[in-house]
Amino acid sequence: MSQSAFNTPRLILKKVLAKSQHEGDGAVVRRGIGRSDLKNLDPFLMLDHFSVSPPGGFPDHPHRGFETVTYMLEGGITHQDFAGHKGTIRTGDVQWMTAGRGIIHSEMPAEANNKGLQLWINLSAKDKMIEPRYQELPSENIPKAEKDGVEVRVVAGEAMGVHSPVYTRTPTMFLVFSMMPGTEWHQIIPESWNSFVYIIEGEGVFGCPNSPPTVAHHVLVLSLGDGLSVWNNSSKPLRFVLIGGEPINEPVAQYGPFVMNTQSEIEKTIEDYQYGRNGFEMRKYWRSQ
Ligand code: FJE
Ligand code: FE
Repeated sequence: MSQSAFNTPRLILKKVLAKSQHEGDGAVVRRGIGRSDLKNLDPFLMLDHFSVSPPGGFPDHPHRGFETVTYMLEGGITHQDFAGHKGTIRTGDVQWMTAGRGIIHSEMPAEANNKGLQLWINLSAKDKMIEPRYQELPSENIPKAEKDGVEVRVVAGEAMGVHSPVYTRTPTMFLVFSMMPGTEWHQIIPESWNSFVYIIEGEGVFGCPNSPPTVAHHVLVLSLGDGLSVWNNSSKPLRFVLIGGEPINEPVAQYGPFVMNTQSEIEKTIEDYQYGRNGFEMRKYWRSQ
């Protein structure tokens, strides 16, 4: 299995270290996707490995035209939105938020130390103005599987024969792997999807057995192909996410948390937000507590 698990194995196209930077109010993020040298890996707009402690956080802010996926690694985040939706996600939980035409919310730390991943997935033109929707999965409802020292949590998509119940309007795979020392894994990925790896901890060999190991906090952009091979030749556990999605192939116009297709749609969105229209009606009446 180690030599030719796939017809067209995915290899590493680009390797980028996600260095820490400040975001929000006193939060720190390692931005993997969405930085100037890795702007947009269609359909993905941003991947942040965030770390936030009180009194910091991400106070009231809007979103339109895409989805945000928050996966907690440690601690908790309390979210509150302008429609009265409120809750706390904790270690291992996922919030899959389809902002669609508009959400205004706050995302604030629930404990002393809070870490996680937040992924922004674009929506196609026909879905940008849909009604907002949440899919919330506590850790125990995220399908898990284990084989020969390799564990996977299937946040979206399918692996080891288990399927996530999350509906991905933009077809997406979001797999969280933990590999014990001395293990290998060969993961099928739909051939034409864009995909990348972000290493949470440890080090691994990705693509082919003789490629140099990659350490934590790097993003690996993968070439197209039918699957990815991974080896943990180190003496410590390796934890990473493998994320893939069907490219939308449409123009992207982004202004911070607004992602549309054209600049004039962005200008319209800024007006909608300013004047409280087309999904942002509550803007004038709502503040988080
Ligand atoms: C945002 C600045 C921001 N990464 N990771 C500008 F900080 C944000 C934002 C986040 C965010 C929130 C969480 Cl819980 C985790 C994040 C950026 O909220 F949306 C814009 N536009
Ligand atoms: Fe947000």
